[in-house]
Formats: sequence, C-alpha cells, structure tokens
Amino acid sequence: MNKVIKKLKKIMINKQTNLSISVDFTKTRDILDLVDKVGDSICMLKTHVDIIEDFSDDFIKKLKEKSYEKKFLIFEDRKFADIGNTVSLQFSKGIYKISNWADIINAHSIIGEGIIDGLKKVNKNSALILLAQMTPEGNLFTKDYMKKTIEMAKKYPDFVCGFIGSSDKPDIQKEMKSLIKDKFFIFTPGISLESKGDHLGQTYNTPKKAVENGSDIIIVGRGIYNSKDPRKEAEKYRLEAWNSYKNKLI
Ligand code: 5BU
Repeated sequence: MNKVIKKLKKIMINKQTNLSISVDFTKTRDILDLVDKVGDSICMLKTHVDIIEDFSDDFIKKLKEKSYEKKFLIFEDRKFADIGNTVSLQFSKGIYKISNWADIINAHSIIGEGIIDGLKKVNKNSALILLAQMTPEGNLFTKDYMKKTIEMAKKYPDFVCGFIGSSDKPDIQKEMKSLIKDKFFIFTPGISLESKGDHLGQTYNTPKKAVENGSDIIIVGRGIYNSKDPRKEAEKYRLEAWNSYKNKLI
C-alpha cells in the first residue's frame, strides 16, 4: 500500500475522520484562522496555493507546523496538466516550491504516463491523485477514461495514492470503487449538506451519499468555511461522513 495512504489511514482512525477541508481563502491569515477552528475535525487540508495574495515561505512554515500539531496532511490541488519536464519544474520551482511541503498533489491523466514520471522524479515523499472524474456539470470525463486512468495508476502503486471521484455520476464512482477495492482511495469534492450547485457548474452531494457511492475522503469547501460557525459545521460534516464510512475502513 502507498505510504501516504498508510499515514492518512492512521490519522483517520486516530481522529475518527474522513473529512478534508478545502480552504479556498486568498489571505494567509484567513487560512491559518480556519485551520485553528477545524484542524481537530479533519484528516486532510486541501489548498489552492496560486489564489493566495500574500503567499510567503513563512506561511508554509506556519501551515506545516499546524499540520504536525493537529495531525492532518496537506493536499495541493494543482491539477498538473503538461509534459513531464514542465510539470517537474512546476512542482519543484517557482514561487511556491510545492514539492517542499505538499504531502499530496494531483494531475490529469489525459497527458499519459510522462506526467506521472515527471512528478515522481522530483519527490518520492509526496503521493499523487489522478483525476478520474471531476464534479462540474457537462464535464467530458467518461467511464472509459476512468478505467484507463486506473490502469495507468496501477503501474505506480508506490506513488499514486488514489483518484478524484465525483458522486455526480454515482454509477461511475461506484464502478471505480469496485475496480480499485482498497488499493487506492477515492477523494470526492462537490460535497454540501445544503447546496445543490453554485451557478458556475459545481454539483454537490451529501457526505452520506458520497460515501455510499464509494468515497473514502470527502472534500468540503464553502459548505464549511462560509458557514457562521466553521468549527461546528466541520463537526457536522465529520460525523455524517465518518458514521457512513467507519465500518468500511479495513
Ligand atoms: P466547494 O466550495 O466545496 O465547492 O469547493 C470545492 C473545491 O474542490 C474547490 O477548491 C475546487 O477547486 C475543488 N474541486 C472540485 O470542486 N471539483 C473537482 O472535480 C476537483 C476539485 Br478535481
């Protein structure tokens, strides 16, 4: 089993959570404040580092410290999509130097195996999620694409830890789960207890539905960080997701 998944499983069991927050704030202070509120409820924190307006190495240092203290992994949702050589530079260089701090990253499989080789070459400590599905309405992902993505991942079991799933197309995500069993994790965004969409194509399912459709980790953004009391809301999501999931974790 992939070593990052092993680490994640340990955290999930100890903290009784399969919840990941997606913290899409543009100011580092807001991100760190949210982590203080929801850190105990999550196993993973998803970032979009390129939307941050006051990014600094000091911010990463603080975020990493919090991740050790509160025990969660960091997933940079960079969605790499270029030739191997370019992604290896995007992963390790530039302002963000993602390979120095991200436990998990993701990439599009449409590029072929070169993208995996390019990322793997940089850093053997991180793990990679491949996009087998996405959540927006009208996306071009198909069942066949999902299957080919899994075939590709199977050649890199030490590096690829799982797939992005979408319970927007539940049959595809269910089939994905039956193909990967417990060898890989399915990470599912597009989760909300209340909203059905955001008028920009996003689709949502509840934590319970997502887990029933095969999700291992649910990823929640606005449903938590835009709520009046993110700490309380995160606990609500954690409980629903964990109660649906706990008996499935082997
Ligand atoms: P939301 O606020 O819960 O809708 O945020 C969802 C987050 O997950 C956001 O950061 C997206 O970029 C991310 N996401 C997604 O929504 N759908 C996908 O298929 C993938 C990522 Br991959």
